[in-house]
Amino acid sequence: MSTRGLLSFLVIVGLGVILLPTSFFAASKRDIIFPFVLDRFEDGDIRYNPEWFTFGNLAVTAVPAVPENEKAPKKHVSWWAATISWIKESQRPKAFAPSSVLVVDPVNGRYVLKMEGLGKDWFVGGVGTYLGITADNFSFFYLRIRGFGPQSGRLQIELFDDDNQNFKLEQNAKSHYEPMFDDKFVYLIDVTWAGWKDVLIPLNRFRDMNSSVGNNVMDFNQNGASGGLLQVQLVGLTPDGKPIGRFSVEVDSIEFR
Ligand SMILES: [Ca+2]
Ligand SMILES: [Ca+2]
Ligand SMILES: [Ca+2]
Ligand SMILES: [Ca+2]
Repeated sequence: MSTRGLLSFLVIVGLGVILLPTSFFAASKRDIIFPFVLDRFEDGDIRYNPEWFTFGNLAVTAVPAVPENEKAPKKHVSWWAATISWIKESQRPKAFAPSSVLVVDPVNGRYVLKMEGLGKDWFVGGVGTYLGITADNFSFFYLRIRGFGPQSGRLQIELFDDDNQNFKLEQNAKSHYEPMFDDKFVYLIDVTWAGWKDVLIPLNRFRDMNSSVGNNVMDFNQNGASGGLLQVQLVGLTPDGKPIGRFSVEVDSIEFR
């Protein structure tokens, strides 16, 4: 290597040493914080980690995710063709017994959350979980939603913060369980599609629904003994704004980004 070549080599290595620590720490810090995954339902159980509670007339269960390419309905086969194919299949030498295959959807993993129920007076029911965390460094609420056509129903996403500094969401049992001291922020999605959609909602698009309660500020931080972001709820409402109807939606990968 010439002197000039050696000099250039040393300069590049020196720059690398100077630049590496900052970029390295910036990347690892970001990886830890974003996104905050609330649930991907991969344990197939909504009772733990996190614990979800349900209310109203909504059946909520973690169900196996079905890969998109396996959803096509099977072609109709005549009984005659089916019999021939069965005979052919039974005559094939069986070297190995077929192994059971764990189906994993490359997008949704092993499980998704199914929400289904019949509602009246526009309300079906909901599912929620308690958090009590600082989340003021996020800008988006993200989830994937599977609809089943134009009449799937309306999904209302509700976020609650703690404005009376007690880490609790006090709800009025006599008035639709509305918060008594804390803000309730809402975003309503009309699920009119069939199949899965990625839904990314800027947090500043959520609306405070109780102007006479709380401080009407989305302060998802634990400054001043506040519990920060207290609770997340997904509420099913009847389709098309009609008072009676069935809500049927699946969701997965609920995250703050
Ligand atoms: Ca999943
Ligand atoms: Ca409170
Ligand atoms: Ca409020
Ligand atoms: Ca607030």
